[in-house]
Amino acid sequence: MVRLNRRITRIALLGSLVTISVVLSVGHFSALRLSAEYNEQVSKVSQGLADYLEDFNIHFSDFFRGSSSDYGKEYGVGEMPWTEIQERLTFKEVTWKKPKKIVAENMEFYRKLLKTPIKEPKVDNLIRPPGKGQNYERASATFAVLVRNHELRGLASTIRQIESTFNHKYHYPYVLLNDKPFSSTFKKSIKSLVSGEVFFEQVPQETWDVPAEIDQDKMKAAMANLKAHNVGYADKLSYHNMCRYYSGEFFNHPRMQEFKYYWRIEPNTQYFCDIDYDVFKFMESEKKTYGFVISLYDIERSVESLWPTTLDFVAKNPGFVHPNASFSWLTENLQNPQKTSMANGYSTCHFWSNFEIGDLDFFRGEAYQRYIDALNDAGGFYYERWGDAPVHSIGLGLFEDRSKIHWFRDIGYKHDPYENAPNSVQCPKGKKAHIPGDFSYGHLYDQNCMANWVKYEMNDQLLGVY
Ligand SMILES: Nc1nc2c(ncn2[C@@H]2O[C@H](COP(=O)(O)OP(=O)(O)O)[C@@H](O)[C@H]2O)c(=O)[nH]1
Ligand SMILES: [Mg+2]
Repeated sequence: MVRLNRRITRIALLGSLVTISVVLSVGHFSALRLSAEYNEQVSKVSQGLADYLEDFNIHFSDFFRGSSSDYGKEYGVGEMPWTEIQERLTFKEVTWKKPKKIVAENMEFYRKLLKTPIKEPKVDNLIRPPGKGQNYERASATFAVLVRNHELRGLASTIRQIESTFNHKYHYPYVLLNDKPFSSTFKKSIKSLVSGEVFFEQVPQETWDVPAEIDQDKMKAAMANLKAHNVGYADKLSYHNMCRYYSGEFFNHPRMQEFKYYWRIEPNTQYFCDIDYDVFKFMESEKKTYGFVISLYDIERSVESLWPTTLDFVAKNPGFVHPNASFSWLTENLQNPQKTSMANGYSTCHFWSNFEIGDLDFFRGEAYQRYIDALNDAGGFYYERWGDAPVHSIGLGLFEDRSKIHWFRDIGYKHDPYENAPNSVQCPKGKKAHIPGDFSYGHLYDQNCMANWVKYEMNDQLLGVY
């Protein structure tokens, strides 16, 4: 009887909470979700509410860091059935808060975290730079960049910073890729800047050009439509080619085949904190698959059908999904509900791929390769403007264990207009200082998805690495 009374009280409390929430956010997307949840609850009430509520409570607690870090343990790798995957890809956290408030809270959370002093990953086996004249066995790794001749100045600027903060201590090589031959001026200038070997490579034409299966008329119409909606680079064919190349081809280039890890760099970016350990060896010894510094939302119209295409692939190949995948980060719908809605259930959150340190074997593996085949078949690199960042991110977010994805919180990095600015003794002080926690201009705060990654996908152990 006491138990029943307790349940009734909880039901009443939950009922009022849901009602108040709905009233508070009429017209707002979360409210619609909430009222749908409410209706679903009401129907379940008549079936046996008490049991359901207990389930609901357990479920609800799953959305908070710590407890969420354990879900998935009941399935082995490759064992999760499609119905369970679907369930986990249904984002369930409900709120009566408006997105604006969520942005403010998430930025506050982000700033607070970035203001906490750190230095470098707190693991035992960081590999320090070799002494002068000392032999050093590098990891199987390279810097990689796709770049055009006219971007020489921008790339030179990036390389100077990479060298001064990191590579003059380790001398890792560079692979420079281009769809056109590199000019002799370009090659000469770059050679004068690097402390390691450099390879200038032209990409095989068939991996760059628009595939024959793409319907040109459909593509042109789609480009015009996206351009009319102000989607950046919508009608620039080379940009579409670049996105497809970075999504599904660069790791298969014969030169890239020589390496296991890559660090993607880009012209006109800043590396402003010293790195005193071998990051590639960190990836190796910590068994990380991917490292990033910035997580953002995407232009929803550029990826409208990417998620449905992905789900179709996953439904047919559920065995590729990792039970400890980044389900919530991929499907969150609170900060930018209009984005998740237009992207058909994908939050649009991604790792910003102009910086990435990754294990090429993941991208060359069966799950990711088959996924790319499905994306190419759907044609969205040309009928929409799917970027390599969301494609890499969804691939990693679904097919890899999220604990193998590392936020390089200590690497000070800026690609205008966003940055990762840690509070570290490794970073410059005085005039050249970056303010820890600065992210971008105020009107772009809503683009920051980092708080979601931390809250939903990192556990205390991973956060404790810094
Ligand atoms: N070789 C080559 N590189 C390209 C082309 N388009 C873009 N890139 C490179 O691809 C990367 C991303 O391009 P970027 O213009 O920075 O795009 P954004 O950062 O999305 O504005 C950069 O490294 C560019 O140098 C292209 O047509 N040819
Ligand atoms: Mg760029």
